[in-house]
Amino acid sequence: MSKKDTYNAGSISVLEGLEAVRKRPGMYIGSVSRKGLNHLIYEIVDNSVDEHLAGYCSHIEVYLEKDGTATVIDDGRGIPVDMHELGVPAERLVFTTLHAGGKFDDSVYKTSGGLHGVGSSVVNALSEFLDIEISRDGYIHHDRYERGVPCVQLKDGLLPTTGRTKKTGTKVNFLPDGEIFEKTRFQAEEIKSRLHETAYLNPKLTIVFEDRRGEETEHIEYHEEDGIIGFVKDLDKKAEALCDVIYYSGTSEGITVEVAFQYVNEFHENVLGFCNNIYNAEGGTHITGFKTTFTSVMNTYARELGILKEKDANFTGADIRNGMTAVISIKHPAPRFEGQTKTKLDNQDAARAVGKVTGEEVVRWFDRNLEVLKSVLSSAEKAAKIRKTEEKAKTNLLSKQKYSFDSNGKLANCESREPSKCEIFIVEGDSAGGSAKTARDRKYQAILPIRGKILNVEKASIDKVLANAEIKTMINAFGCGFSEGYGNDFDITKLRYDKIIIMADADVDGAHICTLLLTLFYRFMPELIYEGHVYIAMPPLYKAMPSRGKEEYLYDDKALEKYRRRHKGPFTLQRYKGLGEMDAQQLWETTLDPKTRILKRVEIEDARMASDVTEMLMGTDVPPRKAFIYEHAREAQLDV
Ligand code: TSJ
Repeated sequence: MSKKDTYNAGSISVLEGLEAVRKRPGMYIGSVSRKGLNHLIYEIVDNSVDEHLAGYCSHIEVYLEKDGTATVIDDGRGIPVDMHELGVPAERLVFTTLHAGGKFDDSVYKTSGGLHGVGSSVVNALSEFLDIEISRDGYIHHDRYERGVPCVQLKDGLLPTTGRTKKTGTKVNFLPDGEIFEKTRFQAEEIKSRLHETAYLNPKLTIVFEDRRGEETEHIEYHEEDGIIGFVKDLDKKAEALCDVIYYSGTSEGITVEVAFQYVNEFHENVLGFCNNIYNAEGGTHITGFKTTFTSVMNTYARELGILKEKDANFTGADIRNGMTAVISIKHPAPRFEGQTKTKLDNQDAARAVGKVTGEEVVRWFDRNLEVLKSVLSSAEKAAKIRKTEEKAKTNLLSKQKYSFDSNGKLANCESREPSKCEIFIVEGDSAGGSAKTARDRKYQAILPIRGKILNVEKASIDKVLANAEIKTMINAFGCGFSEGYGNDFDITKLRYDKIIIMADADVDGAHICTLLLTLFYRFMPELIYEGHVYIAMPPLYKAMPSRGKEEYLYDDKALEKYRRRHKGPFTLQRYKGLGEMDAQQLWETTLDPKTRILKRVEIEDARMASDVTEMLMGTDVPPRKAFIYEHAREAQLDV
C-alpha cells in the first residue's frame, strides 16, 4: 500500500472517530450544556497558548461574533500545511485525528509543547462548520470542515491559498452544532474569566477578547505582567492583606515550579493548583507537595523560635495555611490526571519537585523576612487554639446524633436506597414542604423542609454551624459527613442522593436561602458542587390558561413574552407568588416531575469563578448575590 492509500484506509476510521465524538460528546468535552460549549473555545485557545509556550506567539484574539460563531486568532507560526507523509496537509490531521486527551503518544502529530491542544478535532466534530486560515510561507491557506468532514478540494494534496501575506499565524472560526448542544450561546463572563486566568499564568502573553454580539462591542485586553503574583493579588482584592505576595520559582526533575502566596485577614485557605496552565479543580500532587513541605518548614521555624515548645504537638497544615491564598503553577512534560473529573494531578515527581523548590525557596525568603514569618506563625498559633476548642465541640455534637438519619423528624425520606436514583429536595417553608411531601414520588424523592433562613455559615463559628438543626439534618441526610478547614471527614462515595435539589421561591428571599445553602455546600461539602450533584429547582412564575387550548407553565418573563406573541386569543394569567401557593398536583407537574421540571445545575468552572462565587456568596453586599442567583436562573436548562 502506498502512503496515500494508508491514509485513505485510515480516513474511514478518522470519520468513525469523529462520529464517535458526535455520538458521545460528553465523553470528550464533559457535557453538552453551556459549560461544554464554552469548553470548545478553551480547546482551541489552548493550541495558541501551546504555541506561546513554544516561544512563537505573543498575541491571541478571541471574538464572539454576531452570527453565533467564535473566532480565535494567533500570531504564531501557523499550523503546518505541508504535505504530511499520509498524503494530506498536516493541518488536516490536526482537525481530524483524535488525540485521546494526551493519554497516549500520538506519532502522527504532536503539538509543540505536547501539553494540551488535543481537542481541536473534537471541536471540529462538534461544529456545524469550522473555517481555518493559516498564514505562513507568504500565503494565506484556507480549509473548511462541516461537522468534521473536510469540504475543500486539495490540489496535489495541498490546501488552496486565498491571498499573499508577510505575517504568520492561525485563525479559526467555528459555529457550535445546534444538533449537539443544548444551548449554543457562549457565556462571555466565564470565557473572560478563563482568558484572564490564562493571562495571569502567561505574563508575556496578550489576550484580546471581544464580545461583538450586543449593540456595542465589549473589548478587553488581558495582559498581566506580574503573572501569578498579580493573580494572587486579584484573588485577594476584597480582603485585607497581612503581607506582600511572596513569590518563588525553580526547576527540579525537568518540572518548572512557580508559587505565589499571601496571607489575608480571613479564616480560610484558598490554594489553587495549575499544571501546564490548566486549573486542577481537584488539586493533586503539586498541591500536596507544597502543603507537606510548607507545613514541615514552618513547624521547624516554630520550634527554632520557641513558639512551639518541646512538649507541644506540631501545627497542622491547616493551622499554618489559615488565611493563605496561594497559586501553584507547574509545567510538566507528561502530566497525568485522575479523580472524578480528571482534574487531579497524579504525577509523584510533581510532589517531589514542588516540595524541593518550596523547601529551598521558602526558607531563603523567611530567613530574610523574619517579621512576616513571626506574624504567620502567630496566626497559626491562634488557629491551633481555635481548632482545639472546635474539635471538642465537633466530637460532642456528632456523637450525640450520629445514628439519627432515619428517625430525623422532618425528613421525609424516599424508599429506595439506590443513591444513583434518589433525589432530595430541600424545600423552603413548611407549607411548600407539606405539599411536596404529598406530591412527590415516594420511591425516589426525599423531601426536607427547612424553615426560615438558615444560618449564614460564613458569619458563624463551626460549633454554631454544627449546632444548627437544619444543617445537622442535611449533613445527616446526605450521609457523607463534612469537610472543614481542619481535616477532611467528607466522603462523597457515601452520598445517598444523586441529586440535591434546592427548591426556593423565585423571589429575593428565595434567592437568599439559595445563597445560604450554596455557601454551606461550598464551604463544607464542595465536592457536591464540583461533582455536579447540586441543583436549583426552577418553579414557574406563571400559568397561562387560554380559553381554548392547553394550559402552560411559564418559567420566566421571557417565556411570558414569547407566549403573548404566540397566543392571539384571550388567556388568563396566574402569577405564582411562591411555592406555597401551588397545590400538590401543580407542584408535581412544575417542579418535581423529572419529565417536565426545569433544574439548574450549580456549576463552578474555574478557580477564579469559584473564588468570585465564594466572594459573592460570602460578601455582605446584597446586590451581587442576587446577580449570581438570577444570572444563573436565566440559564435554566431542561433536565431530561
Ligand atoms: F488560532 C487558533 F486558536 F485557532 C488555533 C491555533 C487553533 C489550532 C487548532 C491551532 C493553532 C496553532 C497551532 N497556532 N499555532 C500552532 N502552531 C503549530 O501547530 C506549529 C507550527 C509550527 C511548527 C513547526 O515545527 O514548525 C509546529 C507546530 C506544532
